[in-house]
Amino acid sequence: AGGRIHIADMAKPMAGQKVLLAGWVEDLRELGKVSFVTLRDATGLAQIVVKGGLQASMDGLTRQSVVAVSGTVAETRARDFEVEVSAEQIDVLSRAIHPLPIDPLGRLESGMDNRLNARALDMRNQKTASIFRLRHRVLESLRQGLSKRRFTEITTPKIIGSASEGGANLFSLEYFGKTAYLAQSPQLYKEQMTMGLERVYEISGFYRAENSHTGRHLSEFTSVDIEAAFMDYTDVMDVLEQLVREACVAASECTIEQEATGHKAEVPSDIPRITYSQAVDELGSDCGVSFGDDLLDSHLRLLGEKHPGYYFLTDWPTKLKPFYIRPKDDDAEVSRSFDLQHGYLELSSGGSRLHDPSILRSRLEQQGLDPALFADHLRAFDWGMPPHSGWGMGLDRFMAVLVGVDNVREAVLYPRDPDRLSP
Ligand code: AMO
Repeated sequence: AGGRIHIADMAKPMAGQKVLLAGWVEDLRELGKVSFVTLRDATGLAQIVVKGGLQASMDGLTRQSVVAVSGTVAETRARDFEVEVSAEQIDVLSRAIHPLPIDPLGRLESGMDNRLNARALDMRNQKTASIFRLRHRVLESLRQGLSKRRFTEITTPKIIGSASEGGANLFSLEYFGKTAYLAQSPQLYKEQMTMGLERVYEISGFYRAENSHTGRHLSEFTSVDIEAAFMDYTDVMDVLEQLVREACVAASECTIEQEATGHKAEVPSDIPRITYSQAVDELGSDCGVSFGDDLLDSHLRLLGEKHPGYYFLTDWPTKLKPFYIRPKDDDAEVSRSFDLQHGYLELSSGGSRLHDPSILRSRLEQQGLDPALFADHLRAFDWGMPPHSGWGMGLDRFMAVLVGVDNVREAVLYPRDPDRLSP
């Protein structure tokens, strides 16, 4: 509707002015000669006062229906509003059919499955909407932070001919008579792009055929990836630490959204860095872990109790890390690698990469991968590949931490997992 304004743009000095609002009927109260409609749009709530003959235009109006209201702004005595609108015309643009599958106001609590099945309606719940507004703010902060540090945003293919992270967890699909795969990460492409652009990042959905039923695994997740020429793993850890802090600050400044989620984003100061070996020592002999063992969920939970906030786990055994991770020069058993943890939860992993193609080839073989499948990638290493480092961070997991929810599905519009392919 032409001339429609947002509720948040109304203010006291506008008393006496005509306005056109549009939104959803959140509440309806009829008190004899006068009715009150609480109208919600994306920016807030407005009180609409409906009097006299106009009340008839509201007959049969249901909550959550869409209406356009034209009227005059007036001062109000209502506590929760700065102004109210005295309605002159109400048009019902779309009717909500009751019973609705969930109560979007959350007065009647609905289970997560019901909410995900009615996600569009769930988005009228202010806690849900706030999670996605905060996600937007975090993405904005990450993009600003990366751009400021001379990173160029790229988009790499999601349909690929061979694995990027080794063989496991690949979704395959038919591609004009051939088999193609859905990308697990932008790993190989982002590394190649450091040759010309030096510093690149990508924020995209990636795919893992992980038959996991946990609050932190999805088959489709959003990854924030960076790759930078002439940086070591400690340099890209610095970048990650700063970006996380900036994003947390940005989120903590969104007061309305923080109130709606009921969780204040924790802003980390310096993020501690603990080596894998120190972590193994901390876990002690009673856990039965020694150098070279992967840290199991139970180990990470114990570590998470000792380190409840953000911390880096660095210098992992080379054999536990992917083929592209660079070992230390003075001790090839240990790699220039790290994970960023929040408590038990892994948020990111990264490291320095091998840039010598002959070492890369032998690492592929050591890991039981066929270098022939990586021929296109390896070719690029003969064209002047700079030393480089990078990381990938699971945005959905980061958001879960930032808004204080246990399940990443709360921070994903339409999550995909082994049990959920629709809506
Ligand atoms: P990795 O496999 O550790 O590393 O993935 C990076 C981060 O992505 C998130 N993540 C997931 N989130 C939800 N559901 C999943 N199934 C899932 N899988 C991964 C995690 C994880 O820490 N190429 C490297 C990164 C790099 O070295 O640059 C990689 O993909 O938060």
